[in-house]
Amino acid sequence: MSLRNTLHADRRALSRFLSRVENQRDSVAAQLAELYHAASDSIVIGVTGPPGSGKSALVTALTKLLRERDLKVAIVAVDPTSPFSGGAILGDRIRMRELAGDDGVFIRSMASRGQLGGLAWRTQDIARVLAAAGFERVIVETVGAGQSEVDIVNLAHTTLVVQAPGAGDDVQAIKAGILEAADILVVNKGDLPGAERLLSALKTMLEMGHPTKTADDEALWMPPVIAASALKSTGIEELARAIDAHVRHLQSHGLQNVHQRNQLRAEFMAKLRESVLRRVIDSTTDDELAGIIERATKQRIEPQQAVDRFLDSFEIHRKRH
Ligand SMILES: Nc1nc2c(ncn2[C@@H]2O[C@H](COP(=O)(O)OP(=O)(O)OP(=O)(O)O)[C@@H](O)[C@H]2O)c(=O)[nH]1
Ligand SMILES: [Mg+2]
Repeated sequence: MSLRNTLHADRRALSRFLSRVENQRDSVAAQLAELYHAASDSIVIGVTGPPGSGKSALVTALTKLLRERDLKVAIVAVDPTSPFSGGAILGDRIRMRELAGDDGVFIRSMASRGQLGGLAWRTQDIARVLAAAGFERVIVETVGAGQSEVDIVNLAHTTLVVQAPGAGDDVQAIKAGILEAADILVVNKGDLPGAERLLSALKTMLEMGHPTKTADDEALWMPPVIAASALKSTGIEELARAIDAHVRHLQSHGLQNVHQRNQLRAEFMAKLRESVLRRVIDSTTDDELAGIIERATKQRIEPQQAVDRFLDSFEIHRKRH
């Protein structure tokens, strides 16, 4: 049986494979390459926003709706702040527990490890494996956008930015840059006071910050602002429709190629950084490193200079055929 068929058919095999991907086992490189082409049809939806804004609750509600449409959904909950696979992740699992028992849903949590390089490429690999395993929608939840290692904008076809009332000084509290990340803005917790005000403030901010569509620039997408309440299950249909509309927009303007290229560039750079770092570190013993640091301390070599001298001792070979 091909790897792809195994991952389709066997949840435990899928989980094991994802763990290997997550642990950066070199042994999966060839298998990831094999799966690469199988992953292309799936739509990756990024969900980001401040802690506690109701991302997981919204993802749960959206997933239920997608299941009514008979779409298979995988959810990846990324916790980029906690160094351990601790509380937040368990919390996500608990909130999403109402999805348990449905064969068409697969939930995976990832903790950032603060190891070599970033989380971004591993999340990308995980999303790709899930797509190849037959999940037609892959939803990736992360806290924050832009500043985190998981560059959700490059990862996802459609990025939802979730805001909620009650986070202190509403509009001022919205992190710069997060609105630019949004293909769709969601004001969740519409059942709470202040939601209306936040909604209209966000609409105003978007209108001011976003160039309006002109006749000769059809390709411009104006992010809609959706009012929702995951608690009361309102606005979820509208949200799903907005996602569909955005995906259609990408398709009809050939923007999927643009997205793919941007995504590939970001992934290439992330993987390049990680690989170069790994190769350099792998080819240096702990003793050698200790010696370099010892010398730098004794001779009071400025750290950047120490790094440059160390790197100068490596020859970067470019193979020519
Ligand atoms: N009143 C109200 N509460 C909500 C709504 N959606 C979520 N909550 C509550 O808000 C809290 C946080 O919800 P989560 O879905 O865990 O939020 P999150 O953004 O995933 O949180 P983190 O993953 O920790 O960043 C929970 O107690 C939810 O029950 C809503 O629409 N209305
Ligand atoms: Mg969450």
